[in-house]
This record gives sequence, C-alpha cells and structure tokens, in this order.
Amino acid sequence: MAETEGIPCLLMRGGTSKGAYFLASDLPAGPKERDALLLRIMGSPDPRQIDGLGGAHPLTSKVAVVSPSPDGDADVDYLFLQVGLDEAVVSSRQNCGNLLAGVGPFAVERGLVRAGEGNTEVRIRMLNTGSFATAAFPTPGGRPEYDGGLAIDGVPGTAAPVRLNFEGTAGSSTGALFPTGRVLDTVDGMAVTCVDNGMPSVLLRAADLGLAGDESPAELEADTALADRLAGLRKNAAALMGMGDVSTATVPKMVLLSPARNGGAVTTRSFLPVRVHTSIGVLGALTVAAGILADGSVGHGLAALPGPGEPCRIEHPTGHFDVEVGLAEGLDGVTVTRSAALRTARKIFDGRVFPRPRP
Ligand code: NQM
Repeated sequence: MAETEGIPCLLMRGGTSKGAYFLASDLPAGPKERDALLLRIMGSPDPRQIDGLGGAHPLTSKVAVVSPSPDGDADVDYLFLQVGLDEAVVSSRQNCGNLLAGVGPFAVERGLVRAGEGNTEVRIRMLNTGSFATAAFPTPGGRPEYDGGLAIDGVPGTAAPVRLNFEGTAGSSTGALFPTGRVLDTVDGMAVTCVDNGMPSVLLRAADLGLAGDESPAELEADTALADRLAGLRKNAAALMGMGDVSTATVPKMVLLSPARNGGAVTTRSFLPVRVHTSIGVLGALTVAAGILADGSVGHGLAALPGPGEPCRIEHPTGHFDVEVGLAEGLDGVTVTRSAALRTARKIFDGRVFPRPRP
C-alpha cells in the first residue's frame, strides 16, 4: 500500500504503556525497511516525537506487530519493537508484557481470531523471546469489551481485565533464570542478582547506592552520578550475563530494591535503562518476583515474601502490581512453575497513520 494512502494502525493502551499496533502484512517484510518506516511513523529521532505518534517517553514509543502464527501451538505471533526517541534505533531485543495485554483484543479486532462466547482466549507466541502467553479477556457479543471494573496502578479509572498466563519466561532472553549461574554476584564491588524471568534484569539494593529506594523517577533521573554508576554496573553485569554489547539495547534493566512501604513485598525503581519507569513492566515485575523469591538473592532478605498461594505485590512509583510467580527447586536448580498477571487494555484510536516523508 502506498504510504501516501496511510497505513492501517490501532493505537492502544496496553497496561501502563501505549503503542501503535500493526498487522505484519501492513508493514514491509524486511526488518530494515520496516524499522525505517516505524521511525517516521513514531516521529523519531526527536526527543519530543512532535511529528509522529510517539509520546516522547520510552513507555509511549512502542510498537506491536501481530500476524497469524504458523506455529501450531499459537493463534498469533507478536513482535514487540521499542522505538528510540532521540536515536534512530528500533530494538527487538526486549519483550513487552504491557503491550502484550492489547494483542489479544487487537487480534479479534482485525479478524485474526474469532471471539468466543462471552470470553476469548488467545494464545500468543512472543517472537522476541520465543516464549508463549495466553491472554483471556471478555468479548460479549463477539467483540472485545474494554470497559470494566479493574483498576491498575499507573492508569486512571478502571477497565476490563486481561488475564495473562505465561510459559517459558525463565531465561527466555539469556538461556537461564539466573544467567550468570549464580543467585548472587559482585559487580564493581556491589552485590547484584542477575535474573531473567522474561526481562533480563540486574537487581540491586538501593541502600548499597546510598539511596532510600522510594525516590521519584524525576529525582533519580536528575542524579547524573547515579546514571554513570548504573551505566558501568550494567555493562559489566551484562557481560557476566552473556548478553554481549548492550550499548544500544534496552536490556538488561537495572532495578533498585528496598523494603516495601505499603504492605507489599518490595519497593522497586526500574531503569529503562536510562529513564525511570513510572510503574514497572509486566515481565519486569515477574522477573523481580522470581529474583526476590530465590533464597540468597540481593532482595530476598529485605523483601516481605508472600505466603503460599498469595500474589507477590511489587511496589512501584505509582502504586503496586500484584503478580503470581511460583518457584520450585528442581534437579537443575531453581525453576519457575508459574508466571501470571492481570492487566487492562483499551482501544484508543483506529485508523490510518501517515508517516513523515523519507528524509
Ligand atoms: O516488562 C517497559 C513496559 C515495559 C516493559 C520496559 C514491560 C514488561 O512497562 O513486560 O511491559 O521495561 O521497557 O511497557
């Protein structure tokens, strides 16, 4: 389709993020051409993204590309792309569980999946990592219902629940739940836990960096000495995790941990890796939960761990996020037995997007 006629696009909030959702068949098949087009659609590079759909923050500069799945075990394939703000970079190196919340409804909206009676389950293969998720959401009368009674912190009001059950998240980007082979490492003299339950992350104790751990994202972003320290730690931890050059990657995330303030398990501040998350990612929260549940990790001692069958409440800058994570000790060490969470999603705009002209 000629760019001048516009490209079909659904703008959706997925969890606490927002992004542009496309059918893969509406975008160029080659990643280079596709990414160049997405940069012009989102208005990058430009920190304000003034000439495109992007919202001038990593959490609103996201794209979901969805297609029917050739894998017999999935209904649809979902590729997540993080679009840079001031750099012309589109990265597929991380997954996004927040945009994932909109993938099931999008698949129904676009006719890739037929809605069930009252509720629909969509099985999604997540191409960034090769792991799977099943999304369940209400579809009364055969259409996704976005209105509902579930409040999630970081989003005003309430909306219909989207239940996300994950499989195969442990080590999905790095090959192991604890990619260094240890639950605790020392990097640049600091105790860290490198963990990947769907989002490769480096967990640190805020107190070890001289922080309380409940500073606001703006305060943390203004601390340039902290940014330098975290950049060095991230580079060295990523090497230990076998992740290679992460200078243009958005993973691993750096997550500061401190004791919970409001009855949850732990307080978090998550770096994306430069801007600070206003809440926390879905796979990010599942990864923090797996990290603190593991005996001997940096967060284990400071966390108020949930009882059997209780959700793990991850506190963040705008409230909390309850996730369900189970760990078991197996012959090969610690394994993840369950990863699940509740999110909401909303269709905001359906239409055609007109990319900026080629430079
Ligand atoms: O961890 C932001 C988000 C995310 C990722 C990020 C996410 C997840 O909140 O599953 O959703 O960590 O870059 O959208």
